[in-house]
Amino acid sequence: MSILITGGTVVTASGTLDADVVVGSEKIVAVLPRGATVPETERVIDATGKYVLPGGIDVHTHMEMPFGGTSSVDTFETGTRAAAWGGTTTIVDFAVQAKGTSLLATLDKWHAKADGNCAIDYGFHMIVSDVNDTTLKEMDACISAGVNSFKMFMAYPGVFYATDGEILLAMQQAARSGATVMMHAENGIAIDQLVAQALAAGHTDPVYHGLTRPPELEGEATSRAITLAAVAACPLYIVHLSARQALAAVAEARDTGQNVFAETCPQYLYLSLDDLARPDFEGAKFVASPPLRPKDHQDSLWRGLRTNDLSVVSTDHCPFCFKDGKELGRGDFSKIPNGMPGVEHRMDLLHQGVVAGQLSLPRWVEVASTTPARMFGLYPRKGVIAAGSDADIVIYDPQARQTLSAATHHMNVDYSAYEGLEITGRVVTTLSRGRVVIDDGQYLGSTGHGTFLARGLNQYLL
Ligand code: DUC
Ligand code: ZN
Ligand code: ZN
Repeated sequence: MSILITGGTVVTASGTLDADVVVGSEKIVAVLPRGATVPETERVIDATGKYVLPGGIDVHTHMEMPFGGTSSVDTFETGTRAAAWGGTTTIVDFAVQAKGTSLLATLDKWHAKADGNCAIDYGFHMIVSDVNDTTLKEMDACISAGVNSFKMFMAYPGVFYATDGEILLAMQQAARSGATVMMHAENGIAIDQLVAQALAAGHTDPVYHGLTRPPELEGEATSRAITLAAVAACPLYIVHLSARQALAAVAEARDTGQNVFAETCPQYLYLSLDDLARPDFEGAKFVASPPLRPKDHQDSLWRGLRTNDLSVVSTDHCPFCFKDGKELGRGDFSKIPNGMPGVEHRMDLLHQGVVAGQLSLPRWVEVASTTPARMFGLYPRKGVIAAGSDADIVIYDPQARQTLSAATHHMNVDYSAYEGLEITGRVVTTLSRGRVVIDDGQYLGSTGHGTFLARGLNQYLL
């Protein structure tokens, strides 16, 4: 169906423009300055008083991810639907290599989970947890299959943990092909000692999840990852950066011209160690790794977003229900599944940063859509409102008010990390490849509309 979106303010990473947007089959056909002659279309959407944005791109989600004997509770179907409600039109999820298995078999497995089930387009990163000759060779095959970013862990000894030597080998292999290594940068060896000490002392409450993973150990691991990446000459992307010490290490590396990038997530901008310390095991709702930090880290993160030492905001959406999920860790915080829900609220929470004066409008779009597209090889198909790009478009009402709550959200999880939070701004309409998926409080999408995106290499290198 052809659509004219008229009367709105188009917001892109480079500025705002009063313009009408013409959508044809799946693609944007034209962006016309207000007053220009517009073609006849089958549908006209009046966006007066609204922003017209490129659809959000969340490059860090975990749908139906196995973790510690349980699994994250959003499926590709429910999670991508919730994303669309919140103005996200692309996710990049993580395929997880189990030890002893091959990367390509892992990729097949993740394709089988997502294929035919997604409401919006999706791609994959690959989690490498078993570095050996076969794995290293398979990295190139993953790149040919459109998966050219590889996440590794300096945390979780015995599970996902890779030694510095293994990380170096994978970085050298990635560098040969121009791929990016993504790093979970926490010193897991030291953390495990602190966890054992806390449990031995009878400290079992959720707040000890935060206290046993101090920010210094994120800073140290981030510096080490940066050094290894420099030696291997490999582009490095630090995932879910939460601590000012880690941000300082990233900023220092970037100042030397090294290809080091980082993302943060809304939970680190809005929530804190105080939430992990909520009584009656309520803190378990906020257990994620790295943990929520003391509040005074938040200003540094907002500043990092403005200076581009933080280039992307993703969600690390990894939801576990409180009942029968988080509750697995009653009496032992180390058994609480790590992860929080958030895929639905990233655009809104970042818009709240615009309302509060922390981000400009173009910067909101840049960190939520345009840079993620460039960083992960999707630009200009995604991440921009321009003729020829996919018609992934969000019409956003900046004046609307909403209250975040588990009673009204669309994620398949029994709590909201932002229960009762009042937000200014709301998605009115979401288009995915020209198809209206959300319209004025109604879901009009369909399971299977979303297609797999074979991604190119990093387009954001210095
Ligand atoms: N890291 C993630 O990125 N997601 C869930 C758990 C984790 O440690
Ligand atoms: Zn991680
Ligand atoms: Zn994650």
